[in-house]
Amino acid sequence: MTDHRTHRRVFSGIQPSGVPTLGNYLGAIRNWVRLQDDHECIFCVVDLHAITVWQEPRQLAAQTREMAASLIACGIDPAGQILFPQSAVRAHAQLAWIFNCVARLGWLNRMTQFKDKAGKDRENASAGLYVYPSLMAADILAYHATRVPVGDDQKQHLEFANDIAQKFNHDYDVDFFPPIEPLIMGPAARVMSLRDGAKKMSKSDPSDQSRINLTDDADTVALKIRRAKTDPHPLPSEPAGLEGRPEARNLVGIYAALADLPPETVLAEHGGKGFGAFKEALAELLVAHLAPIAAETRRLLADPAAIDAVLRQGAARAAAIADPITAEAERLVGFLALGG
Ligand code: AQP
Repeated sequence: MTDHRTHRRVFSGIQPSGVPTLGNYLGAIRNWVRLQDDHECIFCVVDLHAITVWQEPRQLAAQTREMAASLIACGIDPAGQILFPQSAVRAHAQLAWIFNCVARLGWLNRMTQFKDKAGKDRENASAGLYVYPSLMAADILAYHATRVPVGDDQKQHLEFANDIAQKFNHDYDVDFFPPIEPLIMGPAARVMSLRDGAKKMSKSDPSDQSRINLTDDADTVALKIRRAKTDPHPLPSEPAGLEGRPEARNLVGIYAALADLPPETVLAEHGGKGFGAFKEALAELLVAHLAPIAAETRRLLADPAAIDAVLRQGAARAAAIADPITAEAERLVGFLALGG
């Protein structure tokens, strides 16, 4: 069993709820690729989380495979690290049930993501969406992972996972689940919708024009950027001039993140010009980054059996870690272990 006092394992998940977007790439995947250099990483395509909102059954399996292909194309190394679909390792659901019984309704009632995702039609949201944070706690704690790369929006869920770990340890009088640390990766990279600078870019947004998909071809990328919402003023020469201009701020932020430059430097070069020239430069930069990823994803998807084989191996390696930890949690709870 892992000694959580000395071990630093990273767990990260992404939902196969569509094609990964530029938001997923800049906010998560690119950081995961960098983490591989000095961490043991577990990368999970979280299909159990995805079905907390409706997914077409015929598309879900294909999207899971496509997400895995995209992650590999972005640089995730499935031989050095572990990459697998969540539903292939039963421990996630088993431990999540125990955690549902540890978590308190009051804790769940405070989760802002449920309120955001359920919206006004709360009564019609799935019970799964409500207990999503218990499953996320299980994702992490089934591996005794102690480090989780998160954006600001996920910090509340990590605190919830820590509360579960502590309450479990307290209730069963053990020191079994380790504390989890959020890994904040550089300045908050939050990519917003191309149609509305107040909304985040999402793979499940009904408008394809709102996002750049990692599989978009060069013409599509250029067209989406050309059509991206902006305002009638020229770009400012300093970041202070982006105040109250969410769409301009978003495009500058994307450029800065891709070029690995501070926004000041981007604006020093492009400030004072209209959006036409800047959008052209941005589209070029995007295509330079994304075209190789899209091509590699297509190449990988030409052999679905090979991707499935990689995921099968990943699931076996993941289960080898998660099963004994979950079995021990079940023993601590008092379930009758019949062996065999
Ligand atoms: N727009 C974004 N900017 C920065 N980071 C983002 N992430 C998602 N959108 C942006 C980060 O991507 C990781 C995986 O996200 P997820 O698939 O688990 O769920 P999500 O955050 O709900 O992402 P989407 O694309 O908006 O999916 P749907 O449409 O299904 O809800 C996370 O680390 C997230 O922060």
